[in-house]
Amino acid sequence: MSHDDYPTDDPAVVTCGLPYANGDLHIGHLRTYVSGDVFARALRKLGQQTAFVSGSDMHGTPVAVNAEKEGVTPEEFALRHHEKYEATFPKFNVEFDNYGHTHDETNTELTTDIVRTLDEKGYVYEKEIKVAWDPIEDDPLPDRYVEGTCPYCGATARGDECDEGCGRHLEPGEIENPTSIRTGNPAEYREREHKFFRVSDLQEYLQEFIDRLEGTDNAKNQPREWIEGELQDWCITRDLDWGIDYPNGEDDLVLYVWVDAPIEYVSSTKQYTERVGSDTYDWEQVWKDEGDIVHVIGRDIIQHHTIFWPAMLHVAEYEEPRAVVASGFVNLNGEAFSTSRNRAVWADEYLDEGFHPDLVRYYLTTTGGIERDVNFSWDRFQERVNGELVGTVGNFAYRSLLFAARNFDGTPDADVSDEVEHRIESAVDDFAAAVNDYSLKRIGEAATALAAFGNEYIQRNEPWKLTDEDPERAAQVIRDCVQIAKALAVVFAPVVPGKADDLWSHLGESGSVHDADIQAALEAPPASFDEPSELFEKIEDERVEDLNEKLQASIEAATSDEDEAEDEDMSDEFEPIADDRIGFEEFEDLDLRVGRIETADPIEGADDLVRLEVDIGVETRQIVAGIKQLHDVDELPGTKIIVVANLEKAELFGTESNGMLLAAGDQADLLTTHGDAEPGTKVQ
Ligand code: B3M
Ligand code: ZN
Repeated sequence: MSHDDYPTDDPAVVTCGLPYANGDLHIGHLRTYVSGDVFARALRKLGQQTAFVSGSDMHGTPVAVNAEKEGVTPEEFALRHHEKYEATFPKFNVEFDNYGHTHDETNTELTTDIVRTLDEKGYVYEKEIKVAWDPIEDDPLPDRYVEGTCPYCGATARGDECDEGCGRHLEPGEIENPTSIRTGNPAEYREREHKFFRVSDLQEYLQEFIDRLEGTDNAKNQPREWIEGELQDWCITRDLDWGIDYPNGEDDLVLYVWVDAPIEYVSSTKQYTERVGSDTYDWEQVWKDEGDIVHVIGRDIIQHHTIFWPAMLHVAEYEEPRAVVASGFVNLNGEAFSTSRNRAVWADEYLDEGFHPDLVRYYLTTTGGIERDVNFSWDRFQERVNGELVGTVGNFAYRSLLFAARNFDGTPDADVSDEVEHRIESAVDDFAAAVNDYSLKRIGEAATALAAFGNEYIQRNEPWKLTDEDPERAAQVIRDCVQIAKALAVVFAPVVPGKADDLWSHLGESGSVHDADIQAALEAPPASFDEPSELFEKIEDERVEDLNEKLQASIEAATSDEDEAEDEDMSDEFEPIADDRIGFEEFEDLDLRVGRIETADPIEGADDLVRLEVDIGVETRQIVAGIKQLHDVDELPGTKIIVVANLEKAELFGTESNGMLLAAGDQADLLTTHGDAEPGTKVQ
């Protein structure tokens, strides 16, 4: 691998994090797959040999737990979802060169081989550890079979991951107050022998690796704290039936799902080579010699991709990733997608509504920078489709090609002007720079800005006035516009692959725009083409109202089921009032103040945390609060709150919190004042 600018002479592989084969896909899930697809297509446009691979993650407790709920075997359950995913991705023009799964033979063999190498090289040892166990059922409770409290931040966490708090990977035995999710029984810890990978020996390597790593800032910065701190060894086995057996496994251990999952990146590439031949694409060259490996993932799995995975690759003598591109999450109307609450726009539902896949691709790619969380709402969707795709891109392409077809039967016989040539060149440069900065948003903007220029150019030159007055000049202006339209098809192709192909055929081009490289932006279009059709269709207001109503109704239906269930055992809902009374003096020790939120910023990389600047009269305090998912962060400034002002300072996600705000219940209903108490006023 080199760190030269793309396109390099080395083959590249772009991978997407493997979806667990355990549920339905919603459009929030699509973000990383669309991003990976856009990036792979963009690299190819620049002329780099590129494979795009992924697969389904079949193993581990995320699958086993859900299969058990349904009463089917994990294999049957996972395969069903795998097949569904495999069929769904292409419907969104996410076209993997290979989409495998972790349970297939290729991955089982390769995983066994790599783990054997780690072992032979002395990087694996056995250790007796405490693992969670259900004492009543006498069952082991690995990973997602237990819930409890994160020892690092106190949030509710799963056995192997603090998914609602600090985002850390948790080792077996680390979670506090573990409870079985199967039976609700409090778990106990039992001694078991497990295998460990000596990640701690690789600290120096990982430090250098992270300095070299390219990609998004969150992926380059977040792991530093872990790598530079006390690097723990990594438990790579589990007491579970479902998974890949530990090599030469005399005992009943399987590998932890996070061992065989990333190896699927390699296996999937290998399967691609097996299909197309190593002369066309050589997986070994990529993974063992000189490939540019780019991982596109969600930001919750940065630690796995920047510590455990490169550590495994390094010891097994494979190539290291060149870049990790970690995307933010997608929210729906300002709140997290929730499968159980049916707060989602499902992938199938979107397609059933008859929307073209490229619209949501455009939305997900360009609404915010990839690292940022993106909000999806039908209103905003309409705004972006009608404004940019219909109003800017579609409008330009349609009016130019219609004018050209009607007046010149296609491309007029004239040269492209210097102005337009330069403008196209700069769009091509912007595109290449965006690829090199891993900025998918700017890849899209290179195209929309070109279309905006096209509209301005046509408006400025008014060719409709020139056809009679100065036909030669009219030919020249339209020649320019046709060239811009062609460049637009080429530059926009990675983001809207289907629509770009439509535009390509409107231009009378044969074949697919995806076979043309970026240089085609400046090559002459065919001399003749027919009148085009409109590229994009406007979304009407009534349609949006209808969609919002449907979404609301499905959320309400799911919520009322849930409320009914909750109502039944309401008495268990509230914790009993504490027995221990406190004296008034003890209460007076609390310094409670009225505060006013001045600024609120989400903390990058943390799922729930927001950094607040709070005016408490005497001073302004920085407070970190776990309310990101529960409140619209942009709406917080100006809100009056109650602050515990004399609480010890704490550090959350590397950010100091100087005080705590008071909020009620799981939904963090913020305590406020109902009169006009000023910031700083004491609460008593
Ligand atoms: N299957 C899904 C996730 O945690 C997990 C990714 C594996 S990538 C090698 O997002
Ligand atoms: Zn935590």
